[in-house]
Amino acid sequence: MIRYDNQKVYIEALNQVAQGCSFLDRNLAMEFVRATEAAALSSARWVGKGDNKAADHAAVEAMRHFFNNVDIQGTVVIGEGERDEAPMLYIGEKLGTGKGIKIDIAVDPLEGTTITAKGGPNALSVLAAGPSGSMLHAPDTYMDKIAVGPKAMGAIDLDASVRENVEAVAGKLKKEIEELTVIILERDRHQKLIEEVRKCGCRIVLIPDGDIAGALAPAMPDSGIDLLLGIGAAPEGVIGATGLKCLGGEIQGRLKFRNEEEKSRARKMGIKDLDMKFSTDDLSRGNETMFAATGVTDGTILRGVNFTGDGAVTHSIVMRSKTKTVRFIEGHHKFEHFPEF
Ligand code: VTB
Repeated sequence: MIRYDNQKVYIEALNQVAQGCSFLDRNLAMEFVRATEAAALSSARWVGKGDNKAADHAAVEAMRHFFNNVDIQGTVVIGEGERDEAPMLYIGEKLGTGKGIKIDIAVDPLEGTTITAKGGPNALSVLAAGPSGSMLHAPDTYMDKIAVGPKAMGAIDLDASVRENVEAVAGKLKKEIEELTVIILERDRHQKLIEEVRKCGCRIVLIPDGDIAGALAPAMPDSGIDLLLGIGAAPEGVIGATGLKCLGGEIQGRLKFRNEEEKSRARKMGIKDLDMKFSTDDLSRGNETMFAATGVTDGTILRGVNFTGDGAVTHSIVMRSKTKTVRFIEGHHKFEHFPEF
């Protein structure tokens, strides 16, 4: 604890901290949480209703509407898709009043649309932001991923075998391999991967969707998850990397293309080496980024929206890569003030 002998010295110190906030005004963090809260509150109305499109639409509309009043010159770099396939929050769309600083924004207003439609775990509303060029402009293709929390940094290599990776991670975490828990998306394409992980003796948590939460889980002390493996979506890889830059941890990814059309889309988005192994820093550059998420349904990181009769309670996380401060925010919302929810 630093002690300041007088008020003037203390205020000077505070000013220095404020100047350290250089690029992204840290007060924006609160606006970002408001945006993910709005999206979560709207989509939470659709939990279990079997309509993933309506749930997604509600989240997108709420987040889009919210940004109309935020003083930023935002550009969506990861969003709902290209302009012709997404009416709102499309890549390249301008967000905010156009008055404040210029920032790139990556949004996933509802990560886990099918989860929400089925009332399953781990649906989130997510947003990441940073200076222009800070986040990889990822095409909407697949990405092979491996991610760990801070204690296992340096232990993983996307090109190493499953056994090599789990042995190295177990070593860093001082655990037996049998005590290691790997999180994997439950997909047919992962059959061989799942067999290999089981052969090593690790425990596995199979998730139906939601590999942003999956990538962050190893970095959350109480998640019980040690390692993420497998192929998910590339935009989710970039948003996950931005979260891990704040929490500490590491992710590596490589784009996986299904056809030539996907490759040409990647080239158009500026990716030169299609076979590149992206590090955490390649996916999310520098230390001026922010990450915010609000739970839609209960999950490993956050609890979901809870309707209370006259309002709703939300649970959010907001963090900055510069200071690595992680805040959990419980929001109590009253419908009399927010009839739109
Ligand atoms: C994953 C999952 C996402 O996309 O990234 C997945 O975490 C990958 O695509 O929630 P497939 O569903 O085709 O396997 C999402 O489901 C989002 O679309």
